[in-house]
Amino acid sequence: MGDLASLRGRIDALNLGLLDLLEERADLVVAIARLKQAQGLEGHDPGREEEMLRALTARATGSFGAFEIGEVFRAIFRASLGVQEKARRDALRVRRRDLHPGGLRVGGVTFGAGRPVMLAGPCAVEDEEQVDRVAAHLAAFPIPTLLRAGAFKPRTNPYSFQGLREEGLRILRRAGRRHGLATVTEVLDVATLPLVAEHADMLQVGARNMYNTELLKALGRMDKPVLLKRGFSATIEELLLSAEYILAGGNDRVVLCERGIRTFERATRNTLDISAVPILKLETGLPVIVDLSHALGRRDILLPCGRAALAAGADGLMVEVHAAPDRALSDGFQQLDLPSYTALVEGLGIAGTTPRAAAAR
Ligand code: PRE
Ligand code: MN
Repeated sequence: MGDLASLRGRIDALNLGLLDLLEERADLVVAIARLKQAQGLEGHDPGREEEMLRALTARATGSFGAFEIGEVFRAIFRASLGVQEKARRDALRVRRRDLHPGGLRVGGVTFGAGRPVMLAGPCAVEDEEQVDRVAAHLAAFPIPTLLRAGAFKPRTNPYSFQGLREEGLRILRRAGRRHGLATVTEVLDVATLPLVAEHADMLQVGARNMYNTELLKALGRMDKPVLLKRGFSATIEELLLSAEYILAGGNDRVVLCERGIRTFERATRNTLDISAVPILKLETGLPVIVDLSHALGRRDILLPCGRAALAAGADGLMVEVHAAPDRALSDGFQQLDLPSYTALVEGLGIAGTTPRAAAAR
């Protein structure tokens, strides 16, 4: 025995020894977690914990008895599970910050290079002239722009316009080529993926399909950029894991899209989750855009919400544009007409001041 100070000195030394051992143990736990993940095994293993507890409490002799040993080691196992979980999260490919150091290129457009990208165009391809008029208008602005329009439409009502399918893809591609715009369009399933990929520069996974793991895996095997929309009832974590499916297959050219989530609120079609933008930017190395039209389902608040999205760090904005929204075959109530698109990009301060932009007015 010694005096208090010297006893405490020995405790301090033991604490440090315990700490070193715990660190060594944590390294082993992480190595085990990697092995288990590679074999598709769960992190938590209650049987193994039980076995270790039995062996340890059987050795209890001193004043630190079976109960105390159980308490301490249960805490160690719990903390180890936390370490494993964190290691798993950090190991996700979507979390890598160095995925696209200079931005992500699609055609002549770069996401995440400082200038916001506009993804604009009609909800659906209806005919050659309809897409061409919008494309001509969009191309007049010196803004990095992708031409969007649906050829395969996932409509809620089976009797609603379902899209022009292959003919729609051809029309969209021709309009894009004519006006120097890369194109993005939705792919609905694995069966039509090769066809859509043949015609479009970027493949959109719609909100309804965010959980379609077979489609995500097939996109992972493609050499085409993907625009992945958040499901309307999906958490941010679920969106990231859907993106991980694509990256895990070898395709890291993924742009994430916040497009509103379902809440009790009826003033907008969905509730634009603006906080998802900085969270996704913090947690991933992937560009993030906001689909204003489908989030809001109305035209009158696009500008303030677009400003908010850009202020929150969005790398681009999606908006639906139609020369005659009242005659649109889908989503007419939310599509902008051509002058309103001009007003939007001017309001956002991204229209530029070149003669081309002036000519577009
Ligand atoms: C460990 C961690 C969590 C499991 O529930 C069981 C054991 C541990 O801390 O010892 C390690 C581990 O993951 C394992 O042995 O499988
Ligand atoms: Mn639409």
